[in-house]
Amino acid sequence: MTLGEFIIENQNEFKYSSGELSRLINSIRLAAKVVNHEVNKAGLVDILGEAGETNIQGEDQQKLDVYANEAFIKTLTNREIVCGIASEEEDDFITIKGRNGKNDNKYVVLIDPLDGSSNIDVNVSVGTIFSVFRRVTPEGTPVTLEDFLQPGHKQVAAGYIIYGTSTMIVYSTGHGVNGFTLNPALGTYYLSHPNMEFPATGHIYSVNEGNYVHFPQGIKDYIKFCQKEEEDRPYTSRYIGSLVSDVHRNMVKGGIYIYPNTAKDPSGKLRLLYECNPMAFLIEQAGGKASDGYRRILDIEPTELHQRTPFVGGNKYMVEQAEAFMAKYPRA
Ligand code: AHM
Ligand code: MG
Repeated sequence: MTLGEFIIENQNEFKYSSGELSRLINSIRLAAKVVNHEVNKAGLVDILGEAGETNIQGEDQQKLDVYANEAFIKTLTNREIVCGIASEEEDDFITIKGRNGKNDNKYVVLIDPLDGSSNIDVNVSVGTIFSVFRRVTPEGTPVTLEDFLQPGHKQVAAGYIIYGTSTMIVYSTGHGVNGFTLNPALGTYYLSHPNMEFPATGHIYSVNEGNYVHFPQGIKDYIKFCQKEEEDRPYTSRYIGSLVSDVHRNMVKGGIYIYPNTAKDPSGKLRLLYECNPMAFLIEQAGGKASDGYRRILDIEPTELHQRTPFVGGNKYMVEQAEAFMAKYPRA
């Protein structure tokens, strides 16, 4: 089954079905193809020209994260299906007036257009992460910050795109998680991973251990637990440094991803609205758990667009074990 067929077949699942959410997912699918095409050419930068240069065809070369940001914003804006967009790449949210300037669309999108982009130069997987909410302000009025600062449990959809060995779209509208793989020859996504769920057990832990000395004591203790020769441990350490790829692998194989707070970054590195909320929504939909070490990510009431949070996500029992280690120490 193709993604297009899947979207049509599942349209009735939505409470407020007017086809708007389906059209939105369709637009993301389209923009993802455009970005995929560009990301695939990243290794040709010496031939096609560096960011900031004009290439041989007279095109201005852009950094890929800027390119991806514009591609998603343009696609969603031109098709007039959302009333607002907030992007990790933009300081403020963008208001979209919609058809006839009436502000009559109901969804806002929050997006990290190209996450892990430092990996691009070395041909390692990167991703796009998106999150969709229904607006809380009345239709027909311009969106406000309030529409974007909603707790993650209010998401109506979330997903990611991996530009990896294959390009995949994985998303959920709150009825489980499904993954689609792009056949580049045809430009079509096929349902390759129906009903994705964390396996019953996990043996992978993913964390940037280079920062170990700065981690909270509970996380240090948990890492030692992962490395201990006991029962089914030591676990395997796998860390790509690309959130989408690390979480995707752990969802398929079983494991835990951790980005803790440190003394230097008391809120951690990852962004609540563009990275953690959508990943937490998918993790929960796949039967896993996501927390900041103490509380559910999806219950955090956001106070600002670019807010950061510590993040622990993966197999439910693994996250609960990590939380038990954290609970022994007062919250920093
Ligand atoms: P970015 O939004 O600047 O790309 O940073 C987010 C990325 C995540 O994909 C990844 O999990 C993390 O940063 C890696 O950080 P670090 O290099 O500190 O381990
Ligand atoms: Mg990011």
